[in-house]
Amino acid sequence: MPHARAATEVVIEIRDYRFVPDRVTVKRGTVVRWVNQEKRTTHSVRFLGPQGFESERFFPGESWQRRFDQTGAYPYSCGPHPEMRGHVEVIE
Ligand SMILES: [Cu+2]
Repeated sequence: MPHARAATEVVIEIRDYRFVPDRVTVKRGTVVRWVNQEKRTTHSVRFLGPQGFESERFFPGESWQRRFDQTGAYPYSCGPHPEMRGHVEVIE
């Protein structure tokens, strides 16, 4: 089964209205998980551009994840806090 490989997971924390780290480069097939580490603020992950969409808002202690199966650049923001910016680069 040459295509069977365990998905790698990368964690991005959200704290003090920032994505930490705010830039990651991952291999195709990686699962990126955003974990809300705030005390009381909800956040979302909102992908920019024509293919963009927004996750549900998630509370402190909750997380949201997305698997990236296509290479490319994925700039994102936070729905309620557009000043929050992050970037996922997906490589082969
Ligand atoms: Cu936010």
